[in-house]
Amino acid sequence: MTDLILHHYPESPFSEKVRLMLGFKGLAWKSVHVPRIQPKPDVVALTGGYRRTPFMQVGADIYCDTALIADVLEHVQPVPPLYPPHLKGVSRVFAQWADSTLFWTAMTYSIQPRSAATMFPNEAVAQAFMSDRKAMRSNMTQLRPADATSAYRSYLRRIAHMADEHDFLFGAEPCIADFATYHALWYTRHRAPVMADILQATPSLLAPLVGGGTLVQVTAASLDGRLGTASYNAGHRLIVAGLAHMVASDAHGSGVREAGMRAAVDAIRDDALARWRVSDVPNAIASGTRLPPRPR
Ligand SMILES: N[C@@H](CCC(=O)N[C@@H](CS)C(=O)NCC(=O)O)C(=O)O
Repeated sequence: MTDLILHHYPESPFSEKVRLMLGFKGLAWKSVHVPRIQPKPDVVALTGGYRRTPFMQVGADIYCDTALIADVLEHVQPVPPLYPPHLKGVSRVFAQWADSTLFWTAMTYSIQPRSAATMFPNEAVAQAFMSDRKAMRSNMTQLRPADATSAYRSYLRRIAHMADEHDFLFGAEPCIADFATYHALWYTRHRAPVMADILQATPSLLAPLVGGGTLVQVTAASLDGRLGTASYNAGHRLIVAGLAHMVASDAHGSGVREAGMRAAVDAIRDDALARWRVSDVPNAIASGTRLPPRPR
């Protein structure tokens, strides 16, 4: 088979959608990193003017837009399917909603001054990115951040209702709807972690992110209640669901000055799991080695 070449960049959420679909189908692929912002002379020369990311190359053919790329992957490797026969219509309609409404809501929520400061290496890079995207969206209706926050919260709740009933949105197996939903949430969690508290109310949505390699840390002061009821409930839900890899002190806020690790370890009520979370996993991360298996 001719090589599949994905032109993408690591931080791109739509690229993450395709990377995940390639993994789901067990397809080998080659990677070309493209610039995040204009100018991209090599890109537009190759695509005939299309500037968005990602696009896929198969021999001399270029496929733009992840909806089309998904169709190509389905053709190249039909099993496991992205469009199971009984979900053919609904999965595409849902994916289209997720790639547009959910995506833009998640972006508007995730990219705000508070997070922008942590997303880019310096102010000049941040400014260049913001102006590039502003120009790109000049003829789109823009959501206000406050509206995006409440809309995102309610979309997350609705998606969580679906994910609470089965492992994936429409049943026991993933379909295109799951991949289209995942990348928006992935962006919030990975690129804007300071905004990821919005995911606290829907812990079931963290499970696929954790399955995809995300590591989750819970602050000790959440587990003993010093950060309030919402953090207490969220922290304990993550522990019970087996979704927390680390418990850490994080005692730099004005209201939390004590690490409180002893109380957090007690709250876990399992010595082996507590050691894994406060010592084994952090050690592995600090030394860049594989995570030790989670004690049963
Ligand atoms: N409908 C397109 C949307 C792609 C898109 O908007 N990608 C973002 C990056 S995740 C983008 O192109 N940003 C501007 C750029 O990378 O130049 C698709 O499904 O591929």
